[in-house]
Amino acid sequence: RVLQLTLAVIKPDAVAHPLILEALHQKILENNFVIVRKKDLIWRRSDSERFYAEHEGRFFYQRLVEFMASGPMRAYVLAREDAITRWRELMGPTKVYRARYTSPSTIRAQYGLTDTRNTTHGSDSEESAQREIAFFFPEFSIDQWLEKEEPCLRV
Ligand code: DAT
Ligand code: MG
Repeated sequence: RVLQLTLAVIKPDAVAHPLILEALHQKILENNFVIVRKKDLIWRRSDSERFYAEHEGRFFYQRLVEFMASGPMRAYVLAREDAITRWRELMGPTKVYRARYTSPSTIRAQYGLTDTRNTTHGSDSEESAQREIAFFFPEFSIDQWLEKEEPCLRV
């Protein structure tokens, strides 16, 4: 299959700044992602806890779930060749100060505030992309997209 789907999220720290939000939207387009779906939303704390359940017990968990429910986010379903890897490359390392040191042109290096308020999320595997797309876009069917929309993008 040529096109792969990923979930990309612009976190509350970046949505709070209109210029950063716009710059990230442009970056998505410049890097030849197709915006399949887009949604602005605010999480309840319970959404945050559910989404990041794998991190429960880590020292940053409370601050992470609080931050992610602290204001509006923007979520995208993106399609591209190697979408998962390409978006994660554009984001850069999780830790903002490592990102600034090792990969200064990445999103987190340029816009991240702290290791928690790090501007973006991206799925890290096909399995997590499926789970996360369903989490943010429960009305979206990957199977239907593959059948009805993906073929149109290839023409
Ligand atoms: P990523 O978002 O790069 O996939 P992850 O899945 O390991 O990283 O962690 C999810 C989020 O949790 C991350 O974006 C920010 C927060 N986080 C992770 N490690 C952290 C740390 N050492 N200190 C503070 N926040 C952290
Ligand atoms: Mg992760």
